[in-house]
Amino acid sequence: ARSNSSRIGFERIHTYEEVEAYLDQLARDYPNVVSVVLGGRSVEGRPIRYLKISTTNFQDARKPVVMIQSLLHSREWVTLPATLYAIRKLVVDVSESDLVQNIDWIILPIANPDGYIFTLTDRFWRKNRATRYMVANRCPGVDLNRNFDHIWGTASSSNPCQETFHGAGPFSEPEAAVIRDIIIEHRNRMALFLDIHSFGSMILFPYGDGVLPPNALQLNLVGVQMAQAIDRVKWPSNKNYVVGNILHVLRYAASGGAGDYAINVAAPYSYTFELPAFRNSIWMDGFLVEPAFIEQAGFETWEGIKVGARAAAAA
Ligand code: ING
Ligand code: ZN
Repeated sequence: ARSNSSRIGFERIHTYEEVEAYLDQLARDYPNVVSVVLGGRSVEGRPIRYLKISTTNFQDARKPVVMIQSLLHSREWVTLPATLYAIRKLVVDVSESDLVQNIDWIILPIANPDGYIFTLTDRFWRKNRATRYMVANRCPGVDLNRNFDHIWGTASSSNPCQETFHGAGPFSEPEAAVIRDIIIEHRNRMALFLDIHSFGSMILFPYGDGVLPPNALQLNLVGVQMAQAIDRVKWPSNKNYVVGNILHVLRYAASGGAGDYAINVAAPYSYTFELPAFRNSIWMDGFLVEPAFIEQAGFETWEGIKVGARAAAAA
């Protein structure tokens, strides 16, 4: 029987193995548009694979590139269906074909596979699973969103037992190095970089120390446009998105973030999304979402992605 797995459901959040199989299935079903690339391997040796989606096989140097990643922090589960929903709208249920005609897409659904597997044992695990920094056989893991090369080590922890432990140096972790290599490969035409996290209902832009990039005004404007697009379709009981600089909104400094590196090296538009957490029928802090919200998270986030991609591609 012919497999139908290019269509996936959103009743629950997919496992690492299901996502791996799904990427291969997409490449088989849409060979002219989709390819799967092995970016590298995690600390525990798992493949880190991403999709390239292009109608011109990434050969048209005039086309802007949009990169989306999720699960850099493994406990932020709702970010995965948001990314898978975008894949579906770009490839399977295409409603606006301009997005795939005019833009080349790089989509990395599981940026931290070891951490994601480990969340089946320890649901709130955030970091990767590096063991080489352990003290007395305790405290594995590096915060991958503190391991990039922008003011590395200035607003993060040097203590392996902390959630924001930054590792031995910029890109000490293979998971961060994979993302670096993708960004560098497409540095001349990456228009937009989206790092999807949770939670908070926020759209954040660089830098993590509160310094504003030269295009901060445009970053804010496009950020607000994305937020408005999401808010228009959000569940009424969810709160509106807040848009702003990382430090200004979060009120804590953070160094070594993926988005800060991306804006420096490649993408003039670089954002971290903080998706809402939604359970017990109301907005809540946390990393747990109720099943009914999974598809909605994908649907509403896609509204924001479309706006951001079109604005960045036209700029
Ligand atoms: N929040 C982000 C974190 O890594 C952030 C906030 C965004 C930091 C961009 C640095 C750069 O702490 C979550 N929820 O992970
Ligand atoms: Zn996060």
